[in-house]
This record gives sequence, C-alpha cells and structure tokens, in this order.
Amino acid sequence: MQSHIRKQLLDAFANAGDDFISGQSIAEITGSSRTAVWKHIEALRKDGYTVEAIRRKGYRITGFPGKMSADSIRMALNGTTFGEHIYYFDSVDSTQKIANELASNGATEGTIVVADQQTGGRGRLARKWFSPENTGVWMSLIIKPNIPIYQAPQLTLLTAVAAAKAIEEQISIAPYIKWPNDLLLNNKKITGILTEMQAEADSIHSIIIGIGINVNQKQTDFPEELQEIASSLQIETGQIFAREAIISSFLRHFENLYMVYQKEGFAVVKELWESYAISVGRTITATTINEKIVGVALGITDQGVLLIKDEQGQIHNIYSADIEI
Ligand code: BT5
Repeated sequence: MQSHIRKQLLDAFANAGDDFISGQSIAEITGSSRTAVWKHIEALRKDGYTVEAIRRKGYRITGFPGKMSADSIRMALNGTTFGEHIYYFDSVDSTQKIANELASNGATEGTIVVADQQTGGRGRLARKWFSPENTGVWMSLIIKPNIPIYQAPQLTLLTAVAAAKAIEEQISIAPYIKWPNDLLLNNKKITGILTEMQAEADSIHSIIIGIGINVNQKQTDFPEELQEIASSLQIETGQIFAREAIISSFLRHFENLYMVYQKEGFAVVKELWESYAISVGRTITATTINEKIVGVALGITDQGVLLIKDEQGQIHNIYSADIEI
C-alpha cells in the first residue's frame, strides 16, 4: 500500500474511534475498488494492526503494532490447543497471582494470563522481576499434569527447553540454559521461569508456570542493578520482535514437549535440557543455603537435581542454589 494512502486510511480509523468504517468508505479513501478493500486491510494486519471486520458494519482497529491484546495473541496462535482461554491485562500486579486465583476457581489446562506490564512481577524466593510496559512477554500458563508431586520440578526444566526452542526459532541463536531456570545470551539473563504448585494431599491440582522473556528492551531500559546481568532479544540481535509470535512459538513447543513427556516420561526433555545447558561438563560454583560447592557439573537427574563432582571426587546433589559459571 502506498504510504499516503496508508496514512489517509489510518487517519480515518483514528477519527472513527470505536465506530466502524464501511467497506464503501474504505474503497473511497483508498481510491480502490470495493473488492480490493480486503487487500488494504490485510496490509494493515501484516503491519501488526488488529482489524475487526463485521459484515454489513465494516472495519475498525482494535489493536496496534507493539500493543498487545487478547485478540492479537489469539490471532498469532498456531499449532497449539493451549491459549484457548486468554486473560490479557495492560497492567497487573503479577500474572502469577491472577493465574493462581483462576486455577483455584477451576480454570482449565492451557489457560494463559498475559500482561503488557507487571507492577509486582516476582521471581523465586521473593525476588523481584522487572517487567516494564511494551517490551516483554510476562505470562503465566496453567497446566494440570497427571504426575506425582515429586516430579513437578521436571516441568520447570521442560519450560526452559520450550522457551529456549521458541527463542532459537525467532532469532536463530540458541540461548543457554543455566540451571535450573535461567536462559542466557552472551552470559546475560534474557528469560526467567517461576513454577508454582497447587496440590492437595499427594496429588497436583495445578501448576502455574510463570515465564518472563525480555524482548524489545534497550540496554538503558534496564535499571542500574540489572544493566550488567540482563539482556533482551533486541539487544542481542538489533531487531524488534512481535511478542505475540514468541508467545505462540513458546506455547507450541511447550505443548509438543508436554505431550511427549506425559506419554514417554522425562528422558527426551532431559536430553534436550542437557543439550542447551551451559554448565554440563564445566566447573561451576553452587551457593546453597549452607555451603559453597565448587566442582564439575555432571548433569541433572530425572528429578531435575543438579549433580556436581567436587575436587575430592565426591558427588553432590544440588536441590536449590545460585550458580556461578
Ligand atoms: C526468575 O526468578 O527468574 C523468575 C522470573 C519469572 C517472571 C515471570 S513474568 C510472568 C510471571 N509473573 C510473575 O510475577 N513472575 C513470572 P529468579 O531466578 O529468582 O531471578 C530473579 C532475579 O533476576 C532478580 O533478583 C534480578 O537479579 C534478576 N532480574 C529481575 N528482573 C529481570 C529481568 N527483566 N531480566 C533479567 N533479569 C532480571
């Protein structure tokens, strides 16, 4: 579409606000035939606009490029049954909080909660997750796996693999996974994962998977304390990405892996996880609540426990720690 026609069309939509513009009017504005109107609408959609079309009423814009909506996410979903129920918020305390409430109230598997901005985004151990507007994927996914509670940590690892695959698909660079739940590019954190569980007695009711992916931030968008340790897809590639495409890709990879996992167990996920892991075979330092262990990371067990062999040859099982490489 020629740029002056595009501008006239966008101006007309802006003036119409929430009202629809008829196909006839669009034909007049664009100087095209009635049957060519859809081409202009498709051109806008390709540019990232969400255009609602209703027969006999016409068209109106309900979403803008960069500005997400439940509709823009729904339109991007592809090859996944997850995301049938989408709860979208421009600004929210934490998507984990909302998803936990939804799960308590019977939300089904595959329900997602997405926010453009979080004012109280959280990490593990009451840490904060920086979640500014317009730049990242801040999402919680509800799943209801039929597995014993002790296997739940495997889903954090499965999530890391799905996120790594989604990012690799977008930028053609494979991120590294740092045990248990960080994704790194150039040694800087681009994604964090937080898994929470609702369980009764010995059975899992729901698992809420929170994932934060830094997408379109510039380095200066990060607060000082994160400047050295955080990065985004834009910083690493110089490109801007549609967050909807990343959500779609993540859900597709997650669902595929999850199906294999439920049928065949953890082995496939474990192998993939180790192929993305930065630490396997390298000397790392694990700081647990009680001690500091330096040694070679051997891999993970089926329970997602990290194995480190120290200089004396002793093997340590690491359940929870901060890792330095
Ligand atoms: C995590 O915790 O990495 C889990 C982050 C999960 C965030 C998602 S967003 C959607 C959902 N809703 C929520 O409220 N949370 C989830 P942890 O491993 O504890 O790492 C937290 C640490 O990462 C912080 O202490 C900072 O050092 C660093 N950090 C905070 N914000 C960051 C960001 N945007 N990018 C990179 N690093 C960050």
